[in-house]
Formats: sequence, C-alpha cells, structure tokens
Amino acid sequence: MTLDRRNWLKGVGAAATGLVLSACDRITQSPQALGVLSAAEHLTQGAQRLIGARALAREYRPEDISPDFKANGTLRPMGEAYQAHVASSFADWRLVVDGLVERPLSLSLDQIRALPARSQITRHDCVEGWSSIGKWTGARLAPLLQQAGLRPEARYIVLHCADSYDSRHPETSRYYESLDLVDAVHPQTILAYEMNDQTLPVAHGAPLRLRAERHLGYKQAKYVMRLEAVDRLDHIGGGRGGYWEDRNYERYAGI
Ligand SMILES: Nc1nc2c(c(=O)[nH]1)N[C@H]1C(S)=C(S)[C@@H](COP(=O)(O)O)O[C@H]1N2
Ligand SMILES: [Mo]
Repeated sequence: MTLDRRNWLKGVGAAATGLVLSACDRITQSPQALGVLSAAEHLTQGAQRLIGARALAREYRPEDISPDFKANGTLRPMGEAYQAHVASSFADWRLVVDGLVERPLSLSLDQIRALPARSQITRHDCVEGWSSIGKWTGARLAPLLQQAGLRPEARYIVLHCADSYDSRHPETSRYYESLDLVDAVHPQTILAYEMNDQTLPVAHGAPLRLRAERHLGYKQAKYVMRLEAVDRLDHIGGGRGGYWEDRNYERYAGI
C-alpha cells in the first residue's frame, strides 16, 4: 500500500506509544523473519508502516561489536574519479543533493560532519546468510533533507553510488538504492562517515554510506555520491528501486 503525506504524519504520531514499540521489537527480533523472507515481506512492511513508522531496530552494547565485520559486494569502486578521491582523502569530494528539492546542495565531508549526527550499534544482516554487529556514526538524513527542502511531489530518495558491477557498461550497472519518505526520516537512517569510531574504510563504503537499520544488507548503500528526490522509481535503473531489486530481490528489505 502507499501512504499519502497526511496518513504518514498520522502514522508517525500513532507510533509514539510503548505498546507499539514492543510489538515491533518482537517482529524485528523474530528469527523466522529472515528465513522466510519473501513470505514475511509484506507482513513486515505492513507492520513497520502501520504499527510503527518510527519504531527502532534493536541496538546493541559496545561489547557486542563484531571483531571482524565482513565487507561484501564492491570492496573498492573501479574508475579513476574514485581512485583520485581516495588519493586526496576525499578533500574535493562532494555529496550532491538534487531532484525534487527547493535548494539543491553540494556538501563537503566537513559540512556533512557538521550536520546533526547519530551513533548506533546495530546488526547487519546480509541475505547471503551472515550477520555482523557494528557501530555507525553519521549525519541524520531527516535534517539534511530539511535543509534541501523536499518539494511536495517528492516520494522517494534515490542514493546513487560510485561503483558499477560491469566495467564495460558502467552506467547501466551502477549500484543504487532508494528509500521511501517514512524510511528517509526514520531516526536510525543516517549517512555514516565512521564505523566503530574510525573513519569509514574504503571496503565499507568511504567516504559515506547509508545505514537504514530496519533493512537488510543490500539496502545499506556504500560509496554514496548523490541523493536524488523523485516522485517515481520506474525511470531509475531497472525501475524497481535498487540494484539488487532490479535483479529480483524484494524492494522492501525490511527485517
Ligand atoms: N555501493 C554498494 N553498496 C552496497 C553493496 C555494493 O556492492 N555496492 N553491497 C550491499 C550488500 S549486499 C551488503 S551485505 C552490504 C555490505 O556492506 P559491508 O561491506 O559494510 O559489509 O553493502 C550493501 N551496499
Ligand atoms: Mo548483502
């Protein structure tokens, strides 16, 4: 189902009760949720949307952090532009925020580090069957979008990444992901520049990667270069909202 803005705001208000939070916690922690992903997907999406638009994914203690968080997918984007950014420690790198916004932005890492931030210790679940717990620190997406000013038509935020899977066809094989507005303004949705209190390593998405903690691993876009506010997804990539979604993963990667 889709939510219009008025219902979405109502949902945010309704979610502010402890009862709702504990119901959602149980769903998030249910081990079955991972095993029967496609069958559970619509149930999970319904629960997150209708019961608790702002319910939090579980957070862990510092002693729970995995000593060896696996790096997966692209470990270092190909292409000269990205290599040049690594060589200069991302000094000239900019995050572009455009599309359906009132004020397009081009932000340096220092500007992003100055935005309202959040740290969270969470469990990352990859559909390939492994999980790791890590600490992420980054800019909250909601205030950043507020700075850009979403136009009323905006319904999704597309995250365009630096890496491509096919060097012969980089433009049609570029990694991307998308968030609906409920996820975009969720308190645990951040653009992380630190992992486990260190500058985000290249293998994990330097200089900036998404953490949207109620979602599976493939949602956590690394090497984010550009945020584009759009009203539809059908003209982006293969039209299903993300690189792996276009290759038949579920678009809603809720857990
Ligand atoms: N840009 C980009 N983002 C990506 C990927 C990728 O290949 N490229 N892989 C995804 C998958 S499937 C997973 S499990 C996580 C892995 O993140 P990690 O390397 O920090 O473990 O990143 C996700 N985000
Ligand atoms: Mo993954």
